Amino acid sequence: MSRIEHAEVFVASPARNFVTLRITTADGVTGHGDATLNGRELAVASYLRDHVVPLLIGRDAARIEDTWQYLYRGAYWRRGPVTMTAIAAVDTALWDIKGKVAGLPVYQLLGGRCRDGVLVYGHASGSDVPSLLDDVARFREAGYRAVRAQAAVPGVGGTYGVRKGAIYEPAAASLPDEQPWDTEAYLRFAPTYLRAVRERYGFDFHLLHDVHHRLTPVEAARFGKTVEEAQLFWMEDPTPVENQESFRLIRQHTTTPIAVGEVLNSIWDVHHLITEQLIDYVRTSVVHAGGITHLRRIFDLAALYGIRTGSHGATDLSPVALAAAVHLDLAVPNFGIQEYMEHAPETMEVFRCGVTLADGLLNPGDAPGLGVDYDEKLAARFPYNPRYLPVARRLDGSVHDW
Ligand code: CS2
Ligand code: MG
Repeated sequence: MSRIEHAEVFVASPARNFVTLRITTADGVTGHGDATLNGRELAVASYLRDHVVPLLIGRDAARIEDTWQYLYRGAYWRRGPVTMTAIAAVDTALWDIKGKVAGLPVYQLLGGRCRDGVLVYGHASGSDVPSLLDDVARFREAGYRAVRAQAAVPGVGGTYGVRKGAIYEPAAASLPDEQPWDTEAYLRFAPTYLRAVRERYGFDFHLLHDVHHRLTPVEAARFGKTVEEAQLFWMEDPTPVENQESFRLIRQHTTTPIAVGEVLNSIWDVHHLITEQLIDYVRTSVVHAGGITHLRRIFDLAALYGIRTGSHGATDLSPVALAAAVHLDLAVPNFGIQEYMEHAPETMEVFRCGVTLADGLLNPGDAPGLGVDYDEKLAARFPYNPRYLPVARRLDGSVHDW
């Protein structure tokens, strides 16, 4: 038995903020977990440091499921992004340790490869339609088999999903950026650029689009119907997801596939969406939905209902989360697609990550564990930098879902 000797929480900002947990066993084996919750980083760091780390010391590092149950049931207070991100970090670090102890990459512990590589989608975006079309071409030339397309809605400043520099980053310093939102302008404009992408480049690659919770159920139904000819791989987060039932209305009106889950944290949050077949892809992630152990449980439930996976993988999820996702994606039978956004060079210097991209497929490499190292000395040179996600306001000044 190898006992947990210590656990450290690192908060650093190599190009953006990341919270990273490192667990070390008495035998000197280390494992890492991502604990980043964009714009709420310190809440998870405190949950871990103040409430979880003291419970880990002396526990058997091999007992992953028992530790998960202990942290989940043992807290009495359940679910929610802060709790589930903290539990995820512990769970991910323990899988990393188990892999290193066994001398095997984590995907082998999860049952081994189901596929040659993990299909990813890249993020094309533009300030207008011509620049979006150029960006789609760039991803296709780089070998991507699937591309997400987002363009800034004319007259609506700072549309989500549109990259300003080389790396997409919606979080802003000091107070949240307040961005206007006009649903009618979006509903008129977005279908035109999705059509333009198909007209220019045809249908031999997957095209995706993120609605980012902006529409009511009936507006989402109208959007899904309008874009059917573009044959989207999915429309993502068409409406806010607190009310799982509302997806039934969308479903009744359109054959455009639906993907949901980046803001959800537990199997209970997706229970009705899955068992009533209201969605096609479940997008929960290792980091925000309780780690590899819990995500596997969600994916297995989804498999029973013919629903595939499509985990969230934006730049605010660290390379540790990406590596964990890729190991799981390789091993689950109902894998669909993995979101992939390139991290900044500073991020990749701090997190040395064995994940590689070739021909539009990711692979985790064969290093034992997750195959990611964290350079804490280098990380210390990038202190935490408080940032907030934007807030959206409708034209009348009232708050909308960002
Ligand atoms: C987006 C994210 O990648 C996505 O699909 O919805 O960029 C999301 O806005 C961020 O992860 C929020 O932190
Ligand atoms: Mg999204």
